[in-house]
Amino acid sequence: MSYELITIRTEADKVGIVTLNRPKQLYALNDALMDELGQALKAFDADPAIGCMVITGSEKAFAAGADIGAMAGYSFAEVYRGDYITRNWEQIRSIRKPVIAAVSGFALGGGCELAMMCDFIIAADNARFGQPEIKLGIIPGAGGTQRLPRAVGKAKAMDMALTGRMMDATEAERAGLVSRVVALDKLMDEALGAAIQICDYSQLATMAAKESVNRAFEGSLSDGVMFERRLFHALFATADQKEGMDAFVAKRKANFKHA
Ligand code: DAK
Repeated sequence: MSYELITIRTEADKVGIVTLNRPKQLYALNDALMDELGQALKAFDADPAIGCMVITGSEKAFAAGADIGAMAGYSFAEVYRGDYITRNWEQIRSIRKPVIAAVSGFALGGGCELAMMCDFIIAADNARFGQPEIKLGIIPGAGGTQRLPRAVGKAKAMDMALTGRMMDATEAERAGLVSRVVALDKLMDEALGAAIQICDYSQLATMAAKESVNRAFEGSLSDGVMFERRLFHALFATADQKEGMDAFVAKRKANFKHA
């Protein structure tokens, strides 16, 4: 499969890396790019050798949002009837293996929303996050008003959505939007280190952990805890659970077979 707006590669034969590739437009996200991103992630998700994915951009920008030029001329009738870019923006939500966003530079609008759709964000110290859609006469359209308050709370989410201001990496980490901040030149090392660590665990367990944490954002606490409990019980049916616990008892490194 060849791509024009993204590049893909693997690291250590087990991490799938997608790099957004529209540098002239600061990685602005359009329909074709989102199609390619969805296809690449689905292919990695279906590949048994791949245990984790990383999405990244460039030093200057992760993605500066949806392509404003492409959106500018649309009418309500067109975006509503055509369900504007809903189809391919939702694909990332169906990815079952962990996906890390490695963010440097601008992650604005749809770029910030894309990062938030990933399972966690590792940021370079030059990262800037924002939902500046209000400046364009619109509001976030890919989950920004829903995922941002869940990540940083109402006060900061309202501040960002209503003023359009950017949050730097330090504030983003303090607020809980990103899990780690590292020097720009260490960003990919840090993201790949985390990804390889995840790949070395049982895929069944990492997929179950992802599914269960995501449940925390849907429905009630008691339903979420019951969901977690059932997945926890189910993992005792895997060879990887036996291997993980046997290895601990024998004081050796576990060799998971993802089965
Ligand atoms: N779209 C198109 N082109 C963009 C762009 C964007 N979002 N952001 C930057 N560019 C282009 C600039 O026009 C410029 O192009 P040339 O003039 O060189 O041809 C080039 O990238 C470099 O940008 P600047 O010259 O502006 O660079 P600066 O360093 O001065 O400023 C900046 C960087 C990121 C602060 C600035 O470019 C900026 O403010 N960009 C716009 C950011 C923004 O407003 N983003 C939100 C867009 S709205 C949905 C899914 C998603 C969305 C909605 C619905 N559904 C699923 C329904 C998302 C909406 C959005 O993201």
